[in-house]
Amino acid sequence: MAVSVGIIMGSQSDWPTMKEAATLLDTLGIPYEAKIVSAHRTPDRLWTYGKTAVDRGLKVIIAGAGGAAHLPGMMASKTRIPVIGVPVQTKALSGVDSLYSILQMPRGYPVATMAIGAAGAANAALMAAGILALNDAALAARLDAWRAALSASIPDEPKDE
Ligand code: RP5
Repeated sequence: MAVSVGIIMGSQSDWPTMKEAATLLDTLGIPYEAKIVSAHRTPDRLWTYGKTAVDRGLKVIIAGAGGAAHLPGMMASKTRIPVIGVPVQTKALSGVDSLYSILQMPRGYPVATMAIGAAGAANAALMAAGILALNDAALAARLDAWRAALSASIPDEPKDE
């Protein structure tokens, strides 16, 4: 099956966070690739990735970065493919730096920005699944089932742990 989602991240150190997205895409049966593409350390790689993304058939890009997190925004500047940004949690500023770097895009080049950290990475995969499900009835059924199972797993009442 052709790869429809590109997961990109600024560093190997982002992978434990971004793996949350990959795991959910696996669960939902969505083919993806995962690459390290740094806005600052590998700008040529970023450029080539963005330039070839449409022709390679990618439908959604999930981009995670931390600190001066310019990767999602730069990718949104280079391709019209929807970019979902994941602010990776940082030690110095707890990921608020990442969040603001990704969120405050100038008019014209949007990035759909998720929550900081693992929950944001997981939600990025679910957001990508929702987009792809618009044109894929089988995936829509799998996503609906996943959502129903999550809902069913929530107990009515709390109990002492
Ligand atoms: C960013 O700098 C990466 O996205 C990562 O979150 C952060 C730190 O990178 P490393 O110094 O751990 O490689 O570009």
